[in-house]
Amino acid sequence: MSRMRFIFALLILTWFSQGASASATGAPPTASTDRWWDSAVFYEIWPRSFLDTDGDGIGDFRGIETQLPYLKSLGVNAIWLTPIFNSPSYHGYDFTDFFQVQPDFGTQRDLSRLLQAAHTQGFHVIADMVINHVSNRHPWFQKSEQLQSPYADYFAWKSQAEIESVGWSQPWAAPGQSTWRNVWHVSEARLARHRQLYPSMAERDRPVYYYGVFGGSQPDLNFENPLVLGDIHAASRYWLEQGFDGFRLDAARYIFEDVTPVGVIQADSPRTIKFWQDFGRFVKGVNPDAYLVAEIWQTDEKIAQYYGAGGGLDAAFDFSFGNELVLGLAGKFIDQDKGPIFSVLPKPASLGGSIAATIHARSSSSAPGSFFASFLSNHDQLRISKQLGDDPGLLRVAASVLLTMPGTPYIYYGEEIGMRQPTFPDPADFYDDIFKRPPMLWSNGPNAGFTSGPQVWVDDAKWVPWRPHHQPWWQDFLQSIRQADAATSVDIQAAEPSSLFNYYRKLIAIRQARPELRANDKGSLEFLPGNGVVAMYRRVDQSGHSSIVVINPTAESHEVALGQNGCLFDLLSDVSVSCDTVVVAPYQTMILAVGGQSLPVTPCNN
Ligand SMILES: [Ca+2]
Ligand SMILES: [Ca+2]
Repeated sequence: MSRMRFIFALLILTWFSQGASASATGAPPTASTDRWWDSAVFYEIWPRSFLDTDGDGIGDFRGIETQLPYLKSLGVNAIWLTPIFNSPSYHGYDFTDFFQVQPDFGTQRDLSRLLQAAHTQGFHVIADMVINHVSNRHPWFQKSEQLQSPYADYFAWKSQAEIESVGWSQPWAAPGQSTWRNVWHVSEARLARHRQLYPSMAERDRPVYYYGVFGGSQPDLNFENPLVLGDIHAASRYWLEQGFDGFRLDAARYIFEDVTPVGVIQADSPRTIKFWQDFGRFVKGVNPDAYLVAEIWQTDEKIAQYYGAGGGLDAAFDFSFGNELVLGLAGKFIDQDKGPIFSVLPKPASLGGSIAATIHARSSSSAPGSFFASFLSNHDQLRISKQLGDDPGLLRVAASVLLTMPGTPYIYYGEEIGMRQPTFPDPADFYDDIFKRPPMLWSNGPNAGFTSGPQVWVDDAKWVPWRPHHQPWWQDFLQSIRQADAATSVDIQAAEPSSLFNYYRKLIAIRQARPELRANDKGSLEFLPGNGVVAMYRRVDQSGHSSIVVINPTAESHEVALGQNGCLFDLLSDVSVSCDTVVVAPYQTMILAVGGQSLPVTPCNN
């Protein structure tokens, strides 16, 4: 009890009450106490960039299968594959077929082999499911343009007269910065067909505009039409039966557009939130252990609506977490022009303040802590190494926070080696998403060991038709990063005990061994006074497990009074430390085990 004299809890947050409230609503489908994703560490793979095994310069299913032992050695146990269904774009977020795989990645059989191998090696695998919209080259859309039954109403078609009276705009644009023409697009093919069929109709009344919130090449599906829902259910069932363990739900905020007497709700509409609850029930009916994680690029409070008092989705990405972390570490946040919520974030004075802001936002929402999936960056964001200026100390601190926080963590491929992204003189290049998705750096050999072929896909101008002057950049990028630092590849870092890669390995192993560090709805997080250092008490009361996590995000050593008696064992450095006070070196993290398992006894070193 004496330690209580020393602990001045700045903030004590538990998730017991919220976790319990889920069962009060009656038999939520996800109420199981040992859900596999509570102890998952996810790894996001951009398949086109992971590993090429046939020399065509494009990553493939066999490449991922080949690298499962690598992922095993890193310690992750779940994989998110960004889109793998047939699509005309390099990114794949616009399907032309919900049942066929992208042929660039291999065959359906290759995918089955990959899933089987992954399951055998203990991984769960989720697929990116994009159902708000499809490609304008999808046969459904082309038939809809021709008013062909039953596809005529697979998309939201309206006339100019219907659209103009409502006040449509791009939902993420600042007020007055967009018009209905940003989201309603005319189909010349449908217009021609319509004139044929109904020659006397007024032009303003012809329903030849289709809704596409992400642009004309990605028409939104019309979920008012039950046939559309039937097709989406069939595809979801098919892929669950093929072995996927769940889905990452793209653009989940935009399913239904609700026209109300006071205006149109184009994102997070009540019907969209209800849609996902129904979809969750459908998916659990096919596989009760399937997991659904949604992309809802919003504040935690808004994200939490999708939890639906336990009857909604299993998880949603916590976009604030990465933003707050970068703010706390770099002191500035690179606005990616993704909407006003990013420009009004308060800037906390310290990393501790940033983490506290995230935890506070989660705990004051209507969803439990386990609902929020933490990540540093993803395929839509500047790589964390870019945001932190390639600072090796800050990259370690970011990893420490990610892997000691509650909420299922996601690692974007390459983050574990501090993978960088190129910078070019043209400011527009800075934001082009393709530079966030370069081939993985496996070795310091030719093409970084990504392909045995002569070219990598990012150099092929056909994938980036919006870049008329696209020049090959991959070789220059490799050369520039190696001039700056030879330790840029997996091979080099795996062999170097003090590398970032081995730091990630160790953090993941500790997280997996210590339930209090995962501690979703059953644990607590308590901040201790730290003088610029983040000190967090993490516990799971039932098991008696607890750890004190001490993270020094600064370039100076700090002494921290923890008020513990005797020695505690630092799981990261494998030494015992005297815990009246500890001295943490610049950018050092300590994970100090407090009971719960037998630990090696070494002499206290300070
Ligand atoms: Ca290939
Ligand atoms: Ca929609």
